[in-house]
Formats: sequence, C-alpha cells, structure tokens
Amino acid sequence: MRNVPVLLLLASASAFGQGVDKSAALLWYDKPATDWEKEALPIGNGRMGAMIFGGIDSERLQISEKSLWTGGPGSEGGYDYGLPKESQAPLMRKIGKQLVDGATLAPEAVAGQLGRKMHNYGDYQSFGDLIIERESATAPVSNYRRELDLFDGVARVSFTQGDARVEREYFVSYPDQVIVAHWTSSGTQKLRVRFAIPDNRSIETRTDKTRIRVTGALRSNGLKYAAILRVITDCGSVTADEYSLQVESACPITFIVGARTNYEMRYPDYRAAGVDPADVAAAEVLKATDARHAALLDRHGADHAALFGNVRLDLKGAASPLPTDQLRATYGTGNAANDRLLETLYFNYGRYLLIASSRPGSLPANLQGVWNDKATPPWNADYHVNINLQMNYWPAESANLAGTVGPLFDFVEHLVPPGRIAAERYFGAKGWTLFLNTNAWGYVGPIDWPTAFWQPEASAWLAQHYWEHYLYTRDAVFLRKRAWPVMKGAAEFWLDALVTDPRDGKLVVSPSYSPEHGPFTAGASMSQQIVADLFESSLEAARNQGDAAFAARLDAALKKLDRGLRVGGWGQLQEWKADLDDAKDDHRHVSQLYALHPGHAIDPVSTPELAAAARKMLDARGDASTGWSRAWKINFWARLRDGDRAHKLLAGLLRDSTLPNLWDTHPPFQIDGNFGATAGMIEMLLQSQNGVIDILPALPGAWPSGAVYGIRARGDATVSIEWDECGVKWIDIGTGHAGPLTLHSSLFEKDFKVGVGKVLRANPESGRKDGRTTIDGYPGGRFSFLRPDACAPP
Ligand code: FUC
Repeated sequence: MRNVPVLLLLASASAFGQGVDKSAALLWYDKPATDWEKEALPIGNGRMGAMIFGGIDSERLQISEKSLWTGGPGSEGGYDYGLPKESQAPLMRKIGKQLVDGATLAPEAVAGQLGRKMHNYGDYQSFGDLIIERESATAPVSNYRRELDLFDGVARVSFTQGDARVEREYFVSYPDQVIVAHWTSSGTQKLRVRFAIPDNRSIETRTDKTRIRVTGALRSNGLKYAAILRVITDCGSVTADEYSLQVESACPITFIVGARTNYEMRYPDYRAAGVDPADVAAAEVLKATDARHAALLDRHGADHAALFGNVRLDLKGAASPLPTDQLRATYGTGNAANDRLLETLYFNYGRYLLIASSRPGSLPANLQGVWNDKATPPWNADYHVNINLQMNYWPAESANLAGTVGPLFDFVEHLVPPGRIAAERYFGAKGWTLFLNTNAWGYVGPIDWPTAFWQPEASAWLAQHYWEHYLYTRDAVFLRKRAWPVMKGAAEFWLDALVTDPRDGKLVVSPSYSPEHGPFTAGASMSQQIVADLFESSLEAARNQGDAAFAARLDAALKKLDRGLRVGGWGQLQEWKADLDDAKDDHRHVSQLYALHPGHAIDPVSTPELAAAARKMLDARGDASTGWSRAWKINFWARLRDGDRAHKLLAGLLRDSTLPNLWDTHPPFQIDGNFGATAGMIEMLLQSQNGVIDILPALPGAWPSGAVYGIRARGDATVSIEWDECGVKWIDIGTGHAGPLTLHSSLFEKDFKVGVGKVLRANPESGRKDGRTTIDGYPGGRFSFLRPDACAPP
C-alpha cells in the first residue's frame, strides 16, 4: 500500500484552533439584561466574578468574591464545624443495630438522633455592585449588542446613539487579579461611578481624586473586606465627592476594580494573619493601573487562551443570525444546524465557566460557580458533596482543563484535619470524612434536614478525584505527595467504619442512605459502590507507593466487601441491598448508577447484565428531571453506549433546564448541570475508564459529521478525532508518558493508515475485527490514524 503523504496528516492537525466558527463561542443578545439569574452574563477569574447587565444609561457590575462568607469562626454564639463535643459513635452503633436483617428507618428517625442543627454555617455573599451611570441622552439607541466572547473571556456591550458609537468591554484578569471595564465613545462621556455595598457589613467609603476605596467587615463574623476602584482616562477630568467619582472625558475610560477579604483557607481560624485586604487590593489595582488597559487585556487574553484554546469542538453547526436567547428558545424546532450550533456553544460555555469559576489560589467552584447576588442564596451557595461539587469537576480532566482542578484539591486537603475529628467523633474511626455539605469554614458534620443530611461516603468520592487526576496525568509526584495521603485517609476511615452484615457476612456501610431518597438501610448500593471504587484505586495506589501492609488490609476488605451491584425483580439495578425499588418512581437521584458513572464497575462490554439493569432503571426514572439530574443522565447513557439517548437528554436539558444566558437551572440556577453536560458530551465522543481509549463510543445520529480536537484520555493522552457519515476518518493521539495504550475505534476494523511521528504507512494490524489497536506511548509521542478511503455515503 502506498504511503499517504505527510501533508494530509498535517492538514488535519493544523486545523486545530484555526478557522473556528466564532458563533459557536459567542453568547450575544440584542438588549440589556434586566434579570440577574436569567440574562446577565458571567465573567470571572476563579476568585472574583462579575455579572454584566449592559444597561445603556446605567451599567451594573454585580461583583462576587469567593471567600466573602458569613458564619464560621468569629460568629456570635461560636462555631463548631458541625462537630459535637461528645462521641456519637455509640449512637451510631445503636442505629446500625436497628438496621440489621434488612430493617429500615425513616430519614426523620435518624436525623432526629444524628442530625445537627446548622449553627453559624453562613452563606456565600454578594460583594456588591459597581454602578456606572452616564448622563442620559435623548437620541434613540440602535445596533445594540451585548455579548460574551468565550474565546477571549471578554464581555462587550455596544450601541449607536445619535452620532456616538459606544463600546464597552469587561473582563476579570487572573494574572492581574482585577476586574477591568473599558468604555469608549466617539463622543464625550459624562459618567458617575460608585459602589453599592450590601448593608450586612460595616462600610467605610473614602474617595481620593481617581479612586474609591470601600472597606469594612461582615457583621456576622468580622471578616474584613475591601473594594477599590481606580478610574483612568488620558484627557478630561475625574473628580470625587464623598461616595462617587465623576468622569468627563472624550478619551477611553478604564475602570479597574480590586476586591479582597482577609479569608485564608486554613482550619481552624480561616483568617490571613496580619493581612489587611485593603492593602492587597490597593497593590493589585496600582499594578494594574501602571500596566494600562492594552497590556491587561493582552495578559488576560493569553492566560485565558492557554486553557480555553486546548479544545475545539466542531459539530457542523451553522452560523445563525439569531441572538442566543432566541437560538435557545427555537432549539429543537426543526433547524438541525442551529441545534448543533447551540450544542457546541453550550459545550464551549461549560469549559468557559469552569475557567471563570475555578483557578488556583481560591475556593473551588460552588453551587453557583463564583457568581452570587444574594445575602441568603439557595442552599447557601455552598459545596454539596453528594453529587454537586463532584459534578462541577467532571469536565476538568477530560475537557483538558487540568489547570482548573487545583482549587478542588486545595479545598479537600484543608478538610482533612476537621474531617479526622468528624471520623472519630461520629464513628470512632480513623481517617477522615464529612457528610452532605460543607462551606468555606471547614464544616464537616451532618445537618438536620432529614432527606439531605447524610453522605459520609463524601470523602471517598472526593478522594477518587485525586486518583482520576493521576490516571489522566500519570503524575507520580502528585500521586505520592497529594493523592495518596488523601486517599489513604479516606480508605482508613472505611476500613474502620464498615460493619459485617449478618445476612451474608459481607462488609457494609451502616447506617447507609441513598442520596435524598428512600429509607435508611444497611448497605445501600451507592454507599457500597463508592467504597469499592475507593478501595480498588487505593489498593493500586498502595502497591505503587510500596505500602504493602495497607495494600494487604485493602485486599482482605475487598474480598469481603458487598459491591452494591444487584439486579432486582423487574430487571432493575437495585438502589438498596433489598429489592425495594418502585418502577413508578421518577426521583432525580439515580445514585445506584454510580458504578456506571463516574465509577466504572458497570460496563456494557464486561458486565452486560448489569448494564442492562442500569438501562432498565434509567428507563423507569425517565428522562425529564432537574438540571443536574439530566446532565448526569447524559453521562449514564453515553457510558451505556447509547448516543441517541444521551443526545435526547442533552436536548431536554437545553430545552427545559437552560436559562437565556445558558446557565443550568435546577431550578433555581445551579451551575453543576452546565459542567455535567459538558463532561457528558465528551463521554459521547471519548471514553477511557476501563483500560481502553474508546473513540466515538456514543456518537448520536444528530452529529453525523464533526471533529473534536484536544480532549483528554486516561493514560496521559490527548485525543483529536474527525468523523463523517462513513465513520471515523482521522484520529490523532498525543502521548505524555511511556507505555502501551489500547485504542478502540471502528476505524481499526478495516484497513487503515498509521502515522507514527511523521511517516504514514499501512498498518500491519489492519482489519482487526475487535476494532482495537495498541500503541507504545512515549513522552512527546504523536500517533495518527487515517481512513484511506474518501466517504461516499449511499
Ligand atoms: C442536592 C440535590 C438537590 C440540590 C442540592 C443543591 O442535594 O439533591 O436537588 O441540587 O443538592
């Protein structure tokens, strides 16, 4: 077979990141936002967030800073991290005994004994608003446009009024740690700018020439905050009164905002000793002022592109003249190319949102990412760890955004010291754990909401994120220094806390509760599956770390562990150890499918009966649900290799659980669904959970041709795929480590060409029926595979 010219290979590879259809990375609207939740557009740098309304005469930048939380240490009446003084272990054992032999307890009965009233738990706060008002003009406004450019990480507002063309730009810089607004107009701008700060804190405002400085402390806990604004313009004048600045200028006007608190993510006091947040913010604003707008924009653009530009998805959507709210409102009404545009945009938005809400140096993305406009947001805008925080980070590895995962690991590690006390006080166990939800203040105890207070498997589930990071990166230093201690602590906890089930002598979790559903029992499926997952990965990690004694303990426990995988009377994957499932129940949690996703014990190839039972359960629960639940189901169906059904769930999410600004709604707005769906779309295109890199495992009919570049597979591989109506036509794998990688694709079932480095040749293994081929990866390795024939669809 003749060699295919090298050029072919490069032609595909060079398309990466080039010639991208801008409309798939642009949210845009033809009117200002009036509703924070549904319409305003989010920008952020992980630590700070701002919502842009795009008002014509009055612009509102609603600002958040991740650490501004009420409650916690310093609160009146004290704070105990959810930890009782007395040991609850005897009570726990008593309740465990009440659950033997298949007995059940109502959640209310358990919460009445083990629940704990939230005391100074606190809420994530709005930092305040920056209000910029202009002297209003009477001429009518035309050509209004408000947009969010996902490629640049910049929001823009523009319009024409009379002779004046007005252009405004907004971004939050990670390298410079400031919010930047840049206003230009072809006429003179007369503006007044001020902060509007919520009244649950002390507020001291000082103005000085071109600067406003607001400082104070939350009444709740004394946490100090500071916001500083600097206005820069090269001509005209800036004057200050008591609370605001007046600007009159025919030159561009730049607004630079710094916002800080004296929070430090460190148990138990959570305060940065000796740090005045006003000094930190002032230094940041000063540095940014010296840098000027163009340099700030450049640095921000380069920083954002270094993450966002790693991946490109092309579903062959068509550029549309419709603004994003109308594109969404008309989704699914017959224009397939528009639908694919929205799907691609939604995928890009998920990646954008993670970059904007999770960067090293601050808390992880909470229930609302980093954006919040309330003093008492839904669920405190906290960290729920029975699905929500985990879901936030599902796309971090696969969507090539490993640079966003650091805050999760910093957060989890800081929970270990109080988590050790929780393990000891509640269970009399070693290791560490926490329950259903946590805050910025190391809350590790249960709360008292009967149907949502119990999930001691949270530490095990979070520890799996460390293992996954290792699988994706093969970073041995990370495994040794960060992953292993956290995993070992979580595994130690369950080695101590598991009990023997007299029914069959197996090790079970008891009391055990399937998230937010059903009664308390011993050995609910999800509990068992999470512990099994943790023990298996910890066993591998222990061997890798040469910890033979611990490996032996895990090995012994695994042999006796109930795996939580049972097929019940109507063919369903059971939620509990006893067959209690109601086929008519459509509860949003389908926790018993943890083993299908994010776990990997259920797999249509190696465990077809369990996969069929999972399908049965999903069919019974139905496709309609709340935002994050639909997002999880995209992942489930992708893992079942049913691309059309996964797509149906995605379509339902876009139609029924997505707001005009493309935020996921539970309702209310909850960002996990954005992230879960982005991860699910990758699961449709690439999977690697069971030792095989599976190319297009669940491609839906709705995506007949397309391409994805730069997504990640376990084994430290970066994967690009192009496909058309005849199937896969090109695969490119970049490898980061030495070692074999097994690939699966329909491409390998027929003759194909392979290029290692730069040379393409016919592959000796061509035509393998099982569609598998193996490559020997190496650092900096590059392997390409090409279908030799052009596509001639019937
Ligand atoms: C979990 C879910 C709820 C909600 C809450 C924030 O407890 O069961 O539906 O999403 O998190």
